[in-house]
Amino acid sequence: MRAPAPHAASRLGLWLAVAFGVCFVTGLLSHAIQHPPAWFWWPSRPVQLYRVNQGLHVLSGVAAVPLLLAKLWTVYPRLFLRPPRAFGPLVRHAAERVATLVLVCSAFFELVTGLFNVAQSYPWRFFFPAAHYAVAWLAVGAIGVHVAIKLPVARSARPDPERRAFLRSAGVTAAAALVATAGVTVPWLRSVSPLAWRAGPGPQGVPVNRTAAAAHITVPDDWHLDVRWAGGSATMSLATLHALRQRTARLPIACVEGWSADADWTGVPLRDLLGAVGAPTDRPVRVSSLEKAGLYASSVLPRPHARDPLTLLALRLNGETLSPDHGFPCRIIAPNRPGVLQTKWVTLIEVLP
Ligand SMILES: Nc1nc2c(c(=O)[nH]1)N[C@H]1C(S)=C(S)[C@@H](COP(=O)(O)O)O[C@H]1N2
Ligand SMILES: [Mo]
Repeated sequence: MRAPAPHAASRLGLWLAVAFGVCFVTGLLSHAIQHPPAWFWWPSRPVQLYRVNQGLHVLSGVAAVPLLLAKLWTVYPRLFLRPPRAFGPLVRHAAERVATLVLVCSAFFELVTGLFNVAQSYPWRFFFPAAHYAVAWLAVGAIGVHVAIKLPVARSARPDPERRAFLRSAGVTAAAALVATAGVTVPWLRSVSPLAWRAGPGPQGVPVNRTAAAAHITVPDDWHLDVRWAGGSATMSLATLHALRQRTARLPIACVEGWSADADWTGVPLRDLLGAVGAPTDRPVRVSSLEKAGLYASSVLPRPHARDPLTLLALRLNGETLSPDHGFPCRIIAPNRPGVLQTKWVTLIEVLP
């Protein structure tokens, strides 16, 4: 059996640490934006910031897959080393093994569940975001322990010319995986990204997350928008909304699954709409959908987004009346925000106290 190669392993370890580090930080941020703790503040500008965050999250995860496989390949002979006899070294050896086991299992869990999620496949019973978030902490903790144990070995490792070709092919594979998928979010890479999920345009040139049929949406003939605030309420028909001053903004849908696409959205700026009925314009706002159950039934716009003049109750997309799949009769589109919060088929707007 080939001798362990500490240099190749530590070099791969460094690349993996960078990939996992980026993935972890961007993941935490995305989680905080979707489930904001009281102390958390997220601005509505720059418009594309969340898109960049989520692209980094998903692509660093993709790059980590070949790196993790290569790393396991270089270190697996060590698994067959004989455990030491003396008590002290044996305990140390066992602790290292347990830390490695937790690390490998949690890292694989994160990468595999992440990949299934971007494919919108959930062949398991747990709730993906909660499990993916919890195990991220486990993985990062195990990486910390692993680095603390291995740093002295990595420091003393000498470059090994025989392993250079192996390292290079691991690097090239990771880069190829990146290019093959980056088209989900980088428009100029779309034509060279055969593995980009969701690259193809949907109705009106924009991919669809869930269609109106999949969400069982039928828009009633007497559809109207309810607006409520402390001390008042108003009802608006679609004709009233069209009669208000319209604004067009170029904004991305940036799905948490990493795909994103820019589009021209036209509609009523939310703060103008609130101003028109005499509701407060400097408060957080909850937006509710005709879709009553589940994750997408409503979303809250924090103050910066509720006040931003680019936040629209959109009626049109790329110059056409919103298609049913994109949220007809109207949907929220706000800058610097995860796609999952851009509620479609809006029926109720509540100004929160
Ligand atoms: N009511 C409702 N709103 C929704 C969704 C949904 O399924 N139902 N999907 C969300 C998700 S996850 C994304 S990424 C965007 C996608 O918008 P699009 O389908 O118009 O591209 O809509 C969001 N708004
Ligand atoms: Mo999404």
